[in-house]
Amino acid sequence: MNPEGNGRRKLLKGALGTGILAAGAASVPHFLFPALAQGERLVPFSDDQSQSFQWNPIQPNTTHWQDTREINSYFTDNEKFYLVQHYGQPEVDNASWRLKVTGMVDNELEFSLQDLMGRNNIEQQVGFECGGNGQRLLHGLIGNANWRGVALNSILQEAGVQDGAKEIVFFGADTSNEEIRGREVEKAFARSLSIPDAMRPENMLAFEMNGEPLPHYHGKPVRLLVPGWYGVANVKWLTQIHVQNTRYMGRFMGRDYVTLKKTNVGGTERWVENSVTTMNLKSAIVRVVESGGQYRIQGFVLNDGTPLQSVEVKVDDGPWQRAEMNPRNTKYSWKLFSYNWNSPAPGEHTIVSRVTDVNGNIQITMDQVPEKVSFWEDFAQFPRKINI
Ligand SMILES: Nc1nc2c(c(=O)[nH]1)N[C@H]1C(S)=C(S)[C@@H](COP(=O)(O)O)O[C@H]1N2
Ligand SMILES: [Mo]
Repeated sequence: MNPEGNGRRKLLKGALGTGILAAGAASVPHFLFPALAQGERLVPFSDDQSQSFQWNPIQPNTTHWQDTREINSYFTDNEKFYLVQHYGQPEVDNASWRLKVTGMVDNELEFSLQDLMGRNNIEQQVGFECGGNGQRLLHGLIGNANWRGVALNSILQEAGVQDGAKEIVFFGADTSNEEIRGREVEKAFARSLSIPDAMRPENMLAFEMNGEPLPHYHGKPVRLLVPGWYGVANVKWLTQIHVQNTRYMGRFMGRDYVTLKKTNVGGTERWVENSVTTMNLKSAIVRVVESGGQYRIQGFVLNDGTPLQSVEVKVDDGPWQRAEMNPRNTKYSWKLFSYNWNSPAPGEHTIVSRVTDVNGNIQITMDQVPEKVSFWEDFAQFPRKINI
């Protein structure tokens, strides 16, 4: 959080009262995640750490996470979509905002919002979570939306990335004083991508979220979206794209969002640090709904976009049983699933899900997670307890 918080003046106007009615509700058959209908009830988890759900409503400069028991639609309303920003939420004026492309390019470029909106648009469903999301928050740092913008690679091609370039750095308008080696220096939020990662055709500069102009809190007027990656890659309030021939060493590449874990490195066990990049294969149960004695277990999957083979649910010591996938799921959306839990016996049960991708990777259990020091990348199976 930014104690100076120059975004404090901002009222709630941008993000509230701007539901997605136009884009969403009318056309969305609430397939597997219907809102609670008459006679339906949420079955409470008995392991519920309800304080985990005492999240703040959307407010300037606060982190906001979702009560995952309330996930009841395929797209997350803009005002429910989680919020993370490390330097507060800067004021940005859409009319005077400019995006610069600088560094090792044949043509340095500058775009206004109108310029970007006038280019070829792409639209994509992208869901993501914070690299710091986890079981302790019942996975509430999560959301799924339909975004519109321009392809990043079209901008980079127009600029002409020069030979020898190694990385592309994306700077946000938000800055803060960081104390580094005893010295206070002003730093902007920034993340970098290698040239091949940046050139992926799915990366986009998004100016629209669920049919609305990108809301203030989500990085207006334009943010980067790197589908399949943890949220930290999706730089909000984007102002500069810089091409360089060295690695970018910022706080959010090199110090935070860095997982420290024990790994086998060519036959030697070593403690290794890695920047948080693509999302690990993960599923989690978020809610159980009962209606007329019928129980349904519902949850989500997030991963790097690799197609899935199956999601399975296990009750107590029973066999893994296949869940049904929401037909709306797309490559980079979150993937919702549902499992009909027929005639559960009264009493306490443990339920858990696991996802397998087409390459045969299976979501691991907590016991299989490599020894880790950091809490980043919490993707293990998540058993829940529930009373019937
Ligand atoms: N400019 C800027 N972009 C940022 C951040 C930030 O602090 N500043 N936080 C990142 C992190 S850690 C996450 S998880 C996502 C959250 O995006 P959201 O708030 O729209 O959900 O934004 C990313 N982009
Ligand atoms: Mo994050």
